[in-house]
Amino acid sequence: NKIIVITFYFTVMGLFSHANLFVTDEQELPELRIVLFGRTTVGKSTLGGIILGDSAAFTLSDPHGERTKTCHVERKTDSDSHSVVVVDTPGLFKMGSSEEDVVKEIKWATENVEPGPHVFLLVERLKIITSEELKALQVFERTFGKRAVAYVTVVFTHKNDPGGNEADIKEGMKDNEHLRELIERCQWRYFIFNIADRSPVQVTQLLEKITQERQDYSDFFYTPQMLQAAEKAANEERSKDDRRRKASENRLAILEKSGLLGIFLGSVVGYFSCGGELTPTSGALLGALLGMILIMGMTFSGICVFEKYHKK
Ligand SMILES: Nc1nc2c(ncn2[C@@H]2O[C@H](COP(=O)(O)OP(=O)(O)OP(=O)(O)O)[C@@H](O)[C@H]2O)c(=O)[nH]1
Ligand SMILES: [Mg+2]
Repeated sequence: NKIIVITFYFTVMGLFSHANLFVTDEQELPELRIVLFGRTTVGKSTLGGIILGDSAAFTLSDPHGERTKTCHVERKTDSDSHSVVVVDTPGLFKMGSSEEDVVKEIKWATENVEPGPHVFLLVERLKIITSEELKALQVFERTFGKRAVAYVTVVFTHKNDPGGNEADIKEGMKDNEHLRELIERCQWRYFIFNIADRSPVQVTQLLEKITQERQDYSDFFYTPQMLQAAEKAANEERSKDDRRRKASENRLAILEKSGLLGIFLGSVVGYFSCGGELTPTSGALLGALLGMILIMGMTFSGICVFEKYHKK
């Protein structure tokens, strides 16, 4: 045990000496800030507790269905003032809780772990990767912006399961398109974590991976300003969609009215200008058809010219 503790100590010391990743502007203290997110019961609270070396750090789900309902921030600081801050968040897509509420909690976490998290750990169960797992990443992307995916590392949890190594993941990617897409979208930033193993070695490896992945980044953490920019962009996109939808509804309404006008005018003209073998009724019918095509065609061309002119 002593050997493990000493190894852990030196590895963590080496880890914290990496660049200035853990140095916050305000406190000048080495610090790594982690936000956990993902579907319900994938092991977020368990993993958070293991990272902090305190399995009771976050209230664990119990067999009666008690789940994390709000964000919890916990910090571990060692004697040299090196800290790890972990934020546990409620699970996404859980029965009886809305996606909006959970997203609000994750946003809260981002804004309140100042000056911003270095990493969002997307926790997934290794054995259950379906399209639902990808949805968690989509929700994240929608909320925090496309650029924020660069701050995501996937952690696949398992409990002493065989098949939890690199080769198995690569093999699994061949058959499971969701797993493949998830890993590719996160640009191969993933870690397989055995939550039945509470030794600090695995934690050290995880933290080391996180720091190594981010060594080359100039922006080391996701800031509340980035979140505001993402929200602004999402709002603009939404209002653009609204405008597009309204314009297409207007176009349809105008075409509908012009069609009716064409039918009316065409049938009147056809009725009165019939002659030869053309009876007033067939003249009106033919006139209605031609009138509708003519006026609708003219209106449609008018709309196209108008929209082209206004786009410029
Ligand atoms: N077999 C197995 N069990 C797991 C795995 N991940 C989590 N569990 C178990 O699932 C239960 C729920 O774990 P939690 O850590 O509370 O899950 P959570 O993601 O925090 O859940 P929410 O708070 O509802 O979002 C615990 O009993 C874990 O031991 C896994 O990969 N394999
Ligand atoms: Mg939990």
